[in-house]
Amino acid sequence: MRANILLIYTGGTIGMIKNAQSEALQAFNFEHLLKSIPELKLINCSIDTLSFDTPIDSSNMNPLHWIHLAKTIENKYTEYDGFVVLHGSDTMSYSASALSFMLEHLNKPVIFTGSQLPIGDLRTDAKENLITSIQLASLQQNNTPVIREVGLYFEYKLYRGNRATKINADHFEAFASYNFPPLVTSGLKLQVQHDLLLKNFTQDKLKVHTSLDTNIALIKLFPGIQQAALKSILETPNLKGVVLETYGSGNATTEKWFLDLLSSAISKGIHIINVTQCSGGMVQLGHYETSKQMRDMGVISAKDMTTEATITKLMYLLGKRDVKGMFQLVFETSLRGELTEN
Ligand code: ASN
Repeated sequence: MRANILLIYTGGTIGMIKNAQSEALQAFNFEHLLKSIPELKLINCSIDTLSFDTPIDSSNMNPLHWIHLAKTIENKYTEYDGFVVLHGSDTMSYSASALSFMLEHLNKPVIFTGSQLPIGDLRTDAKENLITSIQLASLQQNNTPVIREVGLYFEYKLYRGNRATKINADHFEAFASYNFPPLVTSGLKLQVQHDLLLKNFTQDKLKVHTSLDTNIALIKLFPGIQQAALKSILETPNLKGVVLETYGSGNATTEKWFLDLLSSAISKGIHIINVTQCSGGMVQLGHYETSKQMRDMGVISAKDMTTEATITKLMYLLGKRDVKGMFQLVFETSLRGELTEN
């Protein structure tokens, strides 16, 4: 069966050109991008396109754009077999993570991709990324899509969207997924790791969640962090959740002022999530003395989630009313394959 693919252009380097005066790269329109890839006509699928009215550098991405994207996919869901989202690489892993939570019971592919060099550049990585993403979104077995989750394709690898993180500003290999292997590797053939793909067995229809609560903060610990700085963040009006980037397997200073600030925030109903600053590995609260007290006071473990997945999961769960009494349990459970349960 010839797949119907919807290509959604949000912006990013892939479609940018240099401003003649300032020499800075800026977003350009979609027509220009499409004209630069005549090869698209050779792919055995039909492709329709949609563009953000104003394409953006992904550093300007925010939750309102995610809601717009999620609603676009919802509106077009029955018309298409797969979706490819062209997106700047800078915040692509945040958007892919957010969409993974917002699109519940997804049983079609939503593949995010972009590039490090603009499509018009002689050495561009855009063509391979875009063409293979479209092929991945078109993959079918027994008339059903092979990939039924949000993925991120970059430089020959398809990652689970909520497991990927941007690791390099200069290399074509700009993303990595340290805690979960790639779902597909593109060589002479597309090597699909079928056992790793999310299997959405439910008959439930796609449910799109658009209520995201952004009353959160991200705090990265460092030796020498000051009490006044931490206190002022924890006293932010309406603050509902904090992602605390800790050391190693979830460790932090055991100084009294620090633990007192955390426990007083928790007693005010603020959720504190412990995620590691390390690129790979897992938070294990209680493994060391330096994380035991945090566990005892009710700090939540992000386990082996990326910071991007942790932040967007926090926005998503704070936006849901039905998880209130079970917040910690739900947070520490895998909802879309974003963490390893143990
Ligand atoms: N600044 C660009 C963006 O994220 C970077 C890129 O796409 N490579 O939109």
